[in-house]
Amino acid sequence: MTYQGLIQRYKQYLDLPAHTQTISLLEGNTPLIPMPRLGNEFGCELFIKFEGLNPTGSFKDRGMTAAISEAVGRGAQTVICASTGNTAASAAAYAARAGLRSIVLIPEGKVAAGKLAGAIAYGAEVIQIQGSFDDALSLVVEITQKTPIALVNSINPYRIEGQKTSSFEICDVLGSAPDWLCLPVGNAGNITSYWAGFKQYQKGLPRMLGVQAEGAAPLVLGHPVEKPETVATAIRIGKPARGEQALEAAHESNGRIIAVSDAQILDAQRILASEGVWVEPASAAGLAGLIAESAKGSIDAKGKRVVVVCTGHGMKDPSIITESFKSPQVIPARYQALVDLVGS
Ligand code: AN7
Repeated sequence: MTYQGLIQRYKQYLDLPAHTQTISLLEGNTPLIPMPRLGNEFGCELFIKFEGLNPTGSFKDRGMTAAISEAVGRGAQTVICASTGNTAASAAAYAARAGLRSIVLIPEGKVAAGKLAGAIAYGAEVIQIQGSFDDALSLVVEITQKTPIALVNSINPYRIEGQKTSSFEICDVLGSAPDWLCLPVGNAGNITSYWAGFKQYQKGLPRMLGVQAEGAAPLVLGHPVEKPETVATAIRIGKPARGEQALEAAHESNGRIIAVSDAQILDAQRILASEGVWVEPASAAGLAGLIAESAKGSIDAKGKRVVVVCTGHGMKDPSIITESFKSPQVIPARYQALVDLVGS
């Protein structure tokens, strides 16, 4: 049978209420790309779970198909979320598909161009908050407590249900869980989902390496960060809603949560692109973490199977490339000028 989306594929494993009406854009079923050359450097069998290939370009579509399907089924007419960008684009797309009104709150000036454009294109009412993602999240929590508007942030348990499916897919492809799973951590919904998924699927358990950006690392510091800052705007979050669960996942799996610098994140982004996988900065944090831990000797990846989750596509955040990488050169439209530049 042709693929009908992840609710259809994994519904027996998903705790969704009977009233759920499936709204799907055929999300999930993303490739697990072998990275033999890069893996060689760590002596491990390395794969990228490329979540940037979901319908709106990020892993958020997994949770959103579930959250919107449940909301529609219970008769919701408007959905709302706070977002660093990807959740907004995803909520907007699935709400559009379902015929719902969507409202998204984003931190002013801190959302990458491809995400903002997506949210607008899909028809969301986009509201910029003069504050952080954390401020926006408090506001949407309050309004959904006082009105019938449905919350589709990952506090919504159905988001977690949908996002568990990525661990199922990894196990289905590899035949078992990998030894390590490395991924970025922002609001901590995704690490919570992966860990719940691996535990439920019973194909073995990976050790979890959650990676935050140094300027937005509340789970490493052990306290909220009032003014989070990082080039990886997707994970510019100072008070993760599921922080406790993220720490539990790291602890239970005998893994850890670490922080890496913006420079390490951009390095990892460049390395991935040099292997043909272009991801947004936050998505490179997982690899940055693996590189940092291997260099310190605190992860021995040798002979292990390692999956690095790349959560969002590079096209989400094009400006970072022209700012921090090599920009194109300009020449006159003459053959000699071309040869002078590229050599013969
Ligand atoms: C590319 O869109 O929080 O730890 O509002 O966009 O589950 O929050 C995005 C988060 C990693 C972190 N990678 O995941 C939002 C938002 C990318 C992201 C994360 C996000 P969580």
